[in-house]
Amino acid sequence: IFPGEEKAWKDALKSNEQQLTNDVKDVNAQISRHVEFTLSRQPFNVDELAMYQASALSVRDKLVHNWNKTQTAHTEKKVKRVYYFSLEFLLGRAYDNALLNLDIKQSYDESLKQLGFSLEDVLDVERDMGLGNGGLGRLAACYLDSTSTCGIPAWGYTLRYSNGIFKQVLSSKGDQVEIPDPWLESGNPFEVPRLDAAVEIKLYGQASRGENGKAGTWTGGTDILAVPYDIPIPGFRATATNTVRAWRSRGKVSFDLAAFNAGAYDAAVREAEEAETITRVLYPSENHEAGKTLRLKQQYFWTAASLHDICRRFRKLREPWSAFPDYVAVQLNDTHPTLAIPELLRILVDEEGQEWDEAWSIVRRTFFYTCHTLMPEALETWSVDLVGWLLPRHLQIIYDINFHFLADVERKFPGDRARLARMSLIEEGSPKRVRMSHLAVIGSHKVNGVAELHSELVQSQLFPDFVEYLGRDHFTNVTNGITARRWLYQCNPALSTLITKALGSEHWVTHLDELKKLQKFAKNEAFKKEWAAAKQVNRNRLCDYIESTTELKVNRKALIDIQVKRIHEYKRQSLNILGVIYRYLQLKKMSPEERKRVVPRLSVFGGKAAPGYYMAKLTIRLITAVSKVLNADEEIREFLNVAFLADYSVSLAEILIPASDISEHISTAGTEASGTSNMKFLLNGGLLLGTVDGANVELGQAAGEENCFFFGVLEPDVRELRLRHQAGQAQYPPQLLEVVDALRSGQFSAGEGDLFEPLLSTIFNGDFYLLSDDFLSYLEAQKMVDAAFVDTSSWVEKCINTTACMGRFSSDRAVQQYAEEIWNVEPVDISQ
Ligand code: 73E
Repeated sequence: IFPGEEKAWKDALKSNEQQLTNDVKDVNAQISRHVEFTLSRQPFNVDELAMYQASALSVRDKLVHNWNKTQTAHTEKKVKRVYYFSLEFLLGRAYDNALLNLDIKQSYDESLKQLGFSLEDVLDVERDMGLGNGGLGRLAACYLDSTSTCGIPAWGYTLRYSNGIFKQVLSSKGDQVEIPDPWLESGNPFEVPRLDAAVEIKLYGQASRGENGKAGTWTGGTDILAVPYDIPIPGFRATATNTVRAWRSRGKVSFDLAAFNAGAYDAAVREAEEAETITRVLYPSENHEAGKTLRLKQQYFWTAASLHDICRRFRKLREPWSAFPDYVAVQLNDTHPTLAIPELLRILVDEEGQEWDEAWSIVRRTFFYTCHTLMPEALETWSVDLVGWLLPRHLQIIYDINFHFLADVERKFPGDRARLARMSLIEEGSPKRVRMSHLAVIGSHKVNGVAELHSELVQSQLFPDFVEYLGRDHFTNVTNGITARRWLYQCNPALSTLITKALGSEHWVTHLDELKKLQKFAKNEAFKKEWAAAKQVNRNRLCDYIESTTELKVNRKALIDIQVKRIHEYKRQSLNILGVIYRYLQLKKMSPEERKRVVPRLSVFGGKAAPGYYMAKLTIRLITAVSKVLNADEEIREFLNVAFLADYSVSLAEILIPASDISEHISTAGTEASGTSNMKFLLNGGLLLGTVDGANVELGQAAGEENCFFFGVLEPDVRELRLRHQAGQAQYPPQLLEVVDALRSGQFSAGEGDLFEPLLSTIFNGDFYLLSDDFLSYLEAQKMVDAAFVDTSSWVEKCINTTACMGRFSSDRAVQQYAEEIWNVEPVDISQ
């Protein structure tokens, strides 16, 4: 398979390999080669950015080497691969992660020192790959990390947004302001453009059905180029290196120019420009439907390009299409990629000449769907008119799927018209809408929720008719997981070093259940001291960060209580801040002597609000307003302070998560599907303050309820309580009313009177998220936290025991469970 002389190639490749060694002298040479030849610079004009680029490129060379080996092995062994379709991959930074996974951080540290730079500063030059909103996107990133580490052949498919999640800054009044994030401005050394693998994607045009389930056609319309950019995802101390392939949209103007007469030149250029807008920006809303035409274009552009790629790879195997599901498993990360279902059907029927029934069977064995939410406002539906205009052939196919599907439902449940209406892929109304989740459920082999409680609710609340129709086995649970590489080993060197010392090796990094062995140290006083010292290192790091980025002066002995996540009413940052205000009001009533007996607190908040989400933005304003009042209050601020940290991101999370004593995961029961930061905080030796919701439930079971602080109403009671509010029969506890009075007095509104009235009015009008019902038990739980924190020795013991039990929340466990129970994909050994 070598063009030309095999020996010439082999010798040349061998010599390349020899140049990749990790002695400091060799690393110096590798970096300087990129300075000289790739960047075309000379030593005297190498700044930190240039050093970042050159040294990162030298790391990329090593990744590419493993990457090629991995892809060759997968191709030669004809393995089944999993394709993880996610509109979001929140990868964060790649450089430090690569150094640690390849075990070359020391060499680079020394090399950069010799070349005149500090590795720490150079690592800080890298911009986050912010291609996601929150948990769903970060989950995709953790899963790819784990597939590489576990040797599972996997590809992530996504879009290469030229603007990732916006940068959040705070106005002088404390409001969120959004700034674009053109993260590619100075290039991205961790991506490889594959211009040769570009594909054409059609939009609009005319469609016709074939006769009796035979091939249809789709002609005319506009063709847009999809250009892949590949990002290597290294495994931990493993050769296996999987890929995230991110598509960029480009216009086709350069090809078609000849077809235009001189007068149409500008129109042609404009059309090309328009094509580029498809991947220009990530939609910044989480757990909410965007509903914009451009979003639907993104969804189709991405799924069609990805399937095109997968089919091309499959055709090379020269197998019949019936074997497609033996080589391909596609995981749909929420309903965003659901158009892949009619698209594969279109390819099979219209382009590959398959019969409808056979094609549908192939489709249903290929796809798997993960549901991530129960929030009604996040469930996607697209207007039939919009789908028909943009994707005329797909709308016909969706109607045909629906026709066969409803006929089958009618056979199973004769005469039940209400059921047909509930289950149809089309929601009647004006306009009619396509229900993407229904299409995802029936077009997939399995549907899973992301935590035990959530998966039950997916079956009982979202899809009960489909459970009856398809059977219970169609639905399952895979509880989310996180990678211990980034979320302990990399972000918390102090604790990792201690754990490695105690357990005798780094084996725990890839076998997280081994943390169980920490239990035997939980009563060892010397170990506890070291544990507390590691926590203090991390608390100091966070306090330094706070003092250098805000105007706050913080008490380094205070209990650090953190809530960082997207700002959303259901996540109830408002419950947290109202609790802070209550604590403040009580402190104000105390004598200086009494105050000294109170556990000092630092409440840290972080998170972005969707730009159009008024209530979430007002919540940020309230938190920043309280922060200002407390920080200005000289007699209180050492006992209670609030920090809102702007621009929460993966990199900021890496500083925050190791530093918490308590983290808050306090959604209304039944609203948070899983949560994953809860797992990260507990893994890093912080304790959980939470409701009985999402993965908190399983975290509590694992860590032991005696090591967690649970409060609040339970999911089965939520409905009834909401009805009571609607009927005007709700009770408001005096503690809550005290806080409300303080807010209404204008104490926190800096002269803007009833600024926060809209927030308060949601509590007094229906209180959909049950703040008033949970307020007292929240305060009680906070009291228990204080009481427990005073006994330092038993507190540290709780922390050690909690970390020890986090093994099952590893994303390695999660992807292995997917591989065995869902994808039927086997790990592959990539020999050195
Ligand atoms: O509970 C989290 C979950 O841990 C859930 O809210 C989040 O997914 C995480 C990973 O499973 C999520 N994000 C979205 N839906 N659920 C979402 C919806 C629309 C756009 C963007 C994100």
